[in-house]
Amino acid sequence: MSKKASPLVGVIMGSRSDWETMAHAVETLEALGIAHEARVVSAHRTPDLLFEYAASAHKRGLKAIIAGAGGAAHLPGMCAAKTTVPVLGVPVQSKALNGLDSLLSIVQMPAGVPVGTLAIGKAGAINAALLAAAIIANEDRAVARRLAAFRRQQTQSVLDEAPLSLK
Ligand code: RP5
Repeated sequence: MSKKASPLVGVIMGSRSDWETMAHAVETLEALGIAHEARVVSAHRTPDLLFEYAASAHKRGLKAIIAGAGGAAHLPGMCAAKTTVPVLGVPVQSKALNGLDSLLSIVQMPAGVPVGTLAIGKAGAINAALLAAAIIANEDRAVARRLAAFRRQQTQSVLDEAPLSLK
């Protein structure tokens, strides 16, 4: 049996209920052939696990962490507080406030502890994976090639779309 590659990207989320959104990040990483792991790590419900996860991220070889959370979305910020591995925050669309609460909780970090904050929901999850790929691509030519191919295909698929009948 071939050994599974060590994860380069950690995808963490505050709850299983975030999976519907965060699955888009995982699917994008898979499409780009980037080794990753995905797990529930909650800033509020499992704070010790979060600290351990973030503190060991660099030593475990993670090049980026994608952290998704909704509502009082403290996961990305607290993760960034415990590691210098780049943290990409995905605001999950909450029921109460449609994700504006998640976005503001993630984006307003104090100077000195950065979180790269993405759009609310699916687009943010996909773009977080693409940014993680771009970070890895700086030092990995195979990933750089796959990322460039993804962008070419995306461009082509738009060009190939049937023309709209505009009035
Ligand atoms: C946050 O609370 C999670 O990230 C999730 O988006 C939200 C609701 O969690 P559940 O009550 O669905 O577990 O911590």
